[in-house]
Amino acid sequence: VWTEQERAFIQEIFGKLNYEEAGPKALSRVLIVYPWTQRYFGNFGNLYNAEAIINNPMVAAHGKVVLRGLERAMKNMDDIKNTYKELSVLHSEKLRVDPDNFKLLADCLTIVIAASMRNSFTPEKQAAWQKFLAVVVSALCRQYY
Ligand code: ZNH
Repeated sequence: VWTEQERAFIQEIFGKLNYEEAGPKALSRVLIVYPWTQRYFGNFGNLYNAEAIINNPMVAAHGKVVLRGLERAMKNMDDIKNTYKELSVLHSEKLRVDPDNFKLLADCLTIVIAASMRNSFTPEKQAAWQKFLAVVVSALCRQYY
């Protein structure tokens, strides 16, 4: 259950989010900070070092795909579990992504947002944002067994 205030904060954060910039930054951060996550992107070409990851166009494109995926959760805030049903099945059964990694990506995205919003990312906004990401992560984990 979301308060009006939380909804407003989540909308505001998405409104300020530059997908072209934040998506690639968040995903490349995950791949650099947690290098074992690279194993899922074997078809993405050169992930040899931080510079290669940051300049990799497939990483950049996929970062935007993930943000658009998150936008679907924002637009369906009252039904995130069902919204992510297929995506959860895809990540568990087909991609076999260890669900611990969802949290890592969520944290990297929060860092990217904090760096970009700076002082306007108040603790109250962060609280709403973390709650949103926690619901997203739990919905993505749902089809795992
Ligand atoms: Zn993921 C894919 C979302 C996380 C890995 N993804 C994907 C997609 C989407 C997403 C939307 C597309 C699908 C289709 O196509 O249908 N993700 C997402 C989200 C999240 C995620 C929202 C959180 C938040 N992922 C993730 C992680 C990882 C991943 C963490 C690892 C590490 N994904 C992935 C892969 C893929 C995907 C590998 C596939 C790619 C290609 O293209 O190949």
